[in-house]
Amino acid sequence: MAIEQTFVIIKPEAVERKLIGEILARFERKGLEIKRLAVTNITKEVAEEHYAHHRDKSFFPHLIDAMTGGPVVLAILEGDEAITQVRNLVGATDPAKAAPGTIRGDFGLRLPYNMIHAADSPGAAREEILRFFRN
Ligand code: 3AN
Repeated sequence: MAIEQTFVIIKPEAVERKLIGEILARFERKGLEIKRLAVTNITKEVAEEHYAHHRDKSFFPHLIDAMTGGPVVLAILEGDEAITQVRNLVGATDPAKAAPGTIRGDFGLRLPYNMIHAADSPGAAREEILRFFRN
């Protein structure tokens, strides 16, 4: 077991629905440690950089609007195999297909509103932590 850090964004639709505590509680109950936490707004420029790999998709403008439509919570989580553990708690991308018991399966109804972003590899986690926690 390797201790890892990962990065998540609790998206505007989840903040709007007062799910910050519920979502963070799931990570804490699992045994993960919250190392950094911030409530902020994401600019259009940063959202476009974060989702640059989806730039050519038809849903890209809608995704950027959804990510910049209100405050978000940024968090760095740490623990054994944190990247995989967090992705397992988060569930599949499409909330209509995510298993019940996962964050997306329990709270999301339809894309792009799937409540949370979670880094999917050690490289992505490092890059995203640098992007969102520059200082
Ligand atoms: P994940 O967030 O599970 O890593 P990605 O990287 O494929 O999945 O998608 C990034 C974000 O784009 C998702 N969190 C979701 O909000 C949005 N998204 C993905 N696929 C679609 C789609 N078919 N229609 C609308 N939004 C989508």
